[in-house]
Amino acid sequence: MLDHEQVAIHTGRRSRLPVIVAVHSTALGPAAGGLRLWHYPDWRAGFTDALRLSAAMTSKFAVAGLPSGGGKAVVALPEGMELDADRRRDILRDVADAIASLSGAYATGPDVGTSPDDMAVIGETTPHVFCRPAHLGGSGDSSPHTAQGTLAALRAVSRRLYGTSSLGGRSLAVIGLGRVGAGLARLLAAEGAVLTVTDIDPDEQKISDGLGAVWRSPDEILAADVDIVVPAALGSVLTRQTAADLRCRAVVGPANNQLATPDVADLLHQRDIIWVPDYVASAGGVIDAVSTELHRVSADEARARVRAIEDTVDALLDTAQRHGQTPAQAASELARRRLSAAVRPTGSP
Ligand code: PPY
Repeated sequence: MLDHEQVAIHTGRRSRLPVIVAVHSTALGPAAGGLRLWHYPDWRAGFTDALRLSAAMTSKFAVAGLPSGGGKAVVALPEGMELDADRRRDILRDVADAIASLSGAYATGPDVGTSPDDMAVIGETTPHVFCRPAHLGGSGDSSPHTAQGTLAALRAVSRRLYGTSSLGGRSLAVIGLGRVGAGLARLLAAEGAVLTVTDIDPDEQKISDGLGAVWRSPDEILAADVDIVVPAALGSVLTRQTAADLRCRAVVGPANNQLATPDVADLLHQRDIIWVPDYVASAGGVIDAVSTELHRVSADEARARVRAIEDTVDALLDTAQRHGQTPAQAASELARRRLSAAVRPTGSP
């Protein structure tokens, strides 16, 4: 059964590429979620990704307690296609047209493969875009806030496991040194954490050297002997196999869609490994963007909302323990409760 309110798929008029906009739910408010510009084997794979990512955005907002719905846009690039500036602009205009045709049901933002400058191009066509550069009135790069939000989630887990929210002296393996992963690794290093890192791009080893981190290959890092593994790259890193190989006590990171299949959350729980759902740990970016651009709160208030991810994770871990559930079950029940409260007509039981 299609779980989504609407999914639009076009062949871009200019780019001739598949442009997919998935609006999962507007029960809590107009949908928001980033634009992913990424390579896929075919448009169907991009379509499937858009469905999963947009549903995760609904949960992300519901658990964060924000009145927004879940959506996502994906442009499925053929494998190996390089984008020059003209083609990139064509794609962004095609996406902007698709967003404009939804009349505010969906607003986009940055995601894997897109940046605030790309949001500026979309903003030439439609106002339904977050994170344009500050000089254009947007809140700019959301990745530092995503990193801060993940740090907040890590503090809650650290308190649960080790009795302290400080990550000093703790060993962590950060998978992926993109904007969020590298920012988070810097925050962790500044706090005195012992880091093991990796990236699919061997050039990123220079970031690792700068942080005094140990570099491991992407294949080896999941089984590293560390306290906490931090997925900060593309999704589906947690499979039945990798879950069996883990040697850490928790997995907490900003990558979206970390589980290859939902049952991996149960496997982790059976192995006594805490997994904080990705849509909880990664919410800092959207929390900041929506708070400052839609709700017009001060930067301080927006940061406080991002830091509150620590309390959210605390509460989820508590609930999960009390009910003998996984944190994933506790989070999805919380999301479900908030969504059904929103759609129930006033006065009905
Ligand atoms: C996500 O959190 O996964 C996003 O989609 C990023 C984002 C950031 C800001 C506004 C909308 C989406």
